[in-house]
Amino acid sequence: METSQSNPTINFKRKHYTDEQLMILYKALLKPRLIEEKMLILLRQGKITKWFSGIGQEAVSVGATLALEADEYIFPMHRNLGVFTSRHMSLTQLFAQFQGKKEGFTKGRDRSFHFGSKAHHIVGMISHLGPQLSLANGIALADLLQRKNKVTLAFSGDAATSEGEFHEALNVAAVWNLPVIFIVENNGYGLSTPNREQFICERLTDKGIGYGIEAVRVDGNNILEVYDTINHYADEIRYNPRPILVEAMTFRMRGHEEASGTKYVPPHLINEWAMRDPIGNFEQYIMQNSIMTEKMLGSFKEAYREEINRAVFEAFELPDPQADTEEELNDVYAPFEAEIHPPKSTQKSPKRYIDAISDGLRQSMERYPELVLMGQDIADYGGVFKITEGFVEKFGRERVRNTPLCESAIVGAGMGLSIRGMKAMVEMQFADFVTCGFNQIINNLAKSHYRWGQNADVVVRMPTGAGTAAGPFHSQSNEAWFFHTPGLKIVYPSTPFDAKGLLNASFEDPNPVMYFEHKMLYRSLTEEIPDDYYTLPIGKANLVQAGESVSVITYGMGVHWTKQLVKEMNWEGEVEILDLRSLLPWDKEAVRATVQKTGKVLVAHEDCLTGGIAAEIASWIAEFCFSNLDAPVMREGSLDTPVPFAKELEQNFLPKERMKAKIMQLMQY
Ligand SMILES: Cc1ncc(C[n+]2csc(CCOP(=O)(O)OP(=O)(O)O)c2C)c(N)n1
Repeated sequence: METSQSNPTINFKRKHYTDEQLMILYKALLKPRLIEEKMLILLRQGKITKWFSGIGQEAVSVGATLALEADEYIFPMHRNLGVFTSRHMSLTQLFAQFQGKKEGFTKGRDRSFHFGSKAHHIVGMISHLGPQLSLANGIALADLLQRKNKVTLAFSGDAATSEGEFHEALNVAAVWNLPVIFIVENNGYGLSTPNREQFICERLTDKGIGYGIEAVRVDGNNILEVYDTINHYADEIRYNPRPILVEAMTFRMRGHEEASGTKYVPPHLINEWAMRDPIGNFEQYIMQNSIMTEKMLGSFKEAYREEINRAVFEAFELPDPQADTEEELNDVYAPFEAEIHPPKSTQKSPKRYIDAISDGLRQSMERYPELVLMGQDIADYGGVFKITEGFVEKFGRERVRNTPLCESAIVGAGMGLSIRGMKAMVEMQFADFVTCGFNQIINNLAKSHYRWGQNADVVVRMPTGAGTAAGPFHSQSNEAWFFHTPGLKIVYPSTPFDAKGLLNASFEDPNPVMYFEHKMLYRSLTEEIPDDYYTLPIGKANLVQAGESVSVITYGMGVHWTKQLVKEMNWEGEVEILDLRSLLPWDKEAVRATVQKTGKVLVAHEDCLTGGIAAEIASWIAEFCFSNLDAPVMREGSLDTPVPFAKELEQNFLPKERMKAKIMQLMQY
């Protein structure tokens, strides 16, 4: 088909596209621009407070979205209004979201574009920008495992390509051949920082090449080029899965957000890019080619403006949200009534703690074909502690996945699998290394259900604890970091029986569970446990030993240290030991019962004392069980230092001896 274009600043090549297809593209381009124009008016009128403008960048959002199938997932950023409009979202609901109304996508709990909608196959960003790229990998992995022949598309800004997550995500996608199109909108700036201060490679496509990914640069202001390129690669990678990096050259015509202005942008740049406006140019092109008349254009604009004005009116009319504390708290977790499964038979065999974990993991893999295990060296090597030894042979490489060395990308992939209805386990090689996956756990796994109703069916296994003279980076207790984060569950078994039952329960629960397993217990503790599958309730403590004088409330190694002290000191019948087993939620009723019984309490753990879990439990006892107390609530934990390497220093660091002194103090009180 021949077309003409006089004085082009953008070189449109229509190829085989029909007039009708060009009109669809044009109308889809026009809509977000008109919405933004309305937003700028509302902003000036003080009716909205914040707006991240994508004016001038619409061709990237719209072209990419229209090139995909409607049920293929897209991960947009803060300037991609065109993704939402091209997926035909209700404008009223979109504006209600912007206004923090209950009828938006997050019940007023998150702002602007920070939401997902499964109905529209869109997962919105979190403020941290890069993490969504790993979630996109998880979706693509799920599609691949389910033989779905789908592509996933994830947006990034140019500045966000400096983030670690960008590099981790691209690398994982490359190693696993995931069908993801990473599209980087190169708009020249990251807030006020120009690209020359952000990276020194000549082209962002170079970053893709570095990971072995095919990378291509397109004119991001040319809707036909964007559409055509994404279409082409999507068609290819649906059937020949692999990631692609697309760098879309465009420009941010307005400030980072409206209030921040563009003083630092040389005016000539704005003028030059204004000449390259994606909408004005495409409009001219289709008019010159008699595809659209002035009259048609007028009527489209009128219809859109009417729709926008009506939706703005409806959204503004909606009441402001009324806070309901119960609802707020309830929505932190996906609703789940745990069904407790007792073992089917009485058959038991002796199992070490480590075997119990392995056994539970194996049985959960059998029970849930949608469960995928991911971790460093967990496949043929069986993991550094050999918990997954033989799993590859039994369950195959697709479900037992060695990962590159990148905790964040893998936790993020777990969340992506969960969005697609699968289950994930991520093994930290040592609990210490969770620092490198922290962001995904705290900001994605923990918050998604509260923010937009998406659960994170992910279990993170955490080989934890000191006592092995392994130094400050292979010995830490870090459960308190997660204890403070609403949305997570934490379990910490101290016996083989609990280890298996709680691991199985963690996989049944659709919420994210941090599963702590103490390395010292792996091979030092054997118990007869049921051979069959069984679960134990998350959130229920275990009364290990009854006693009349002092209660020790503890977990993990704390249970074993107290048992040893009781034996050494002949404290049988005097010291009551309550093993919390679950830390989030923790068993308030069991704590109350033991305090009521003895009136003297030590709350102890291996973790450092300050800000540890004992602090929370002790203050709860002081507030709610004050009248039952016959002595001050005491705490004990490790020293407030990093975990030292040398055995003598490490033993001094750990709290066992100080626990003994505290118990004696309480007895004498
Ligand atoms: C981890 C993190 N650090 C800092 C910020 C603050 N911040 C928000 S957007 C932004 C610039 C992003 O630039 P770019 O990725 O190029 O996207 P653009 O805004 O240009 O579309 C910054 C620094 C953030 N949101 N997250």
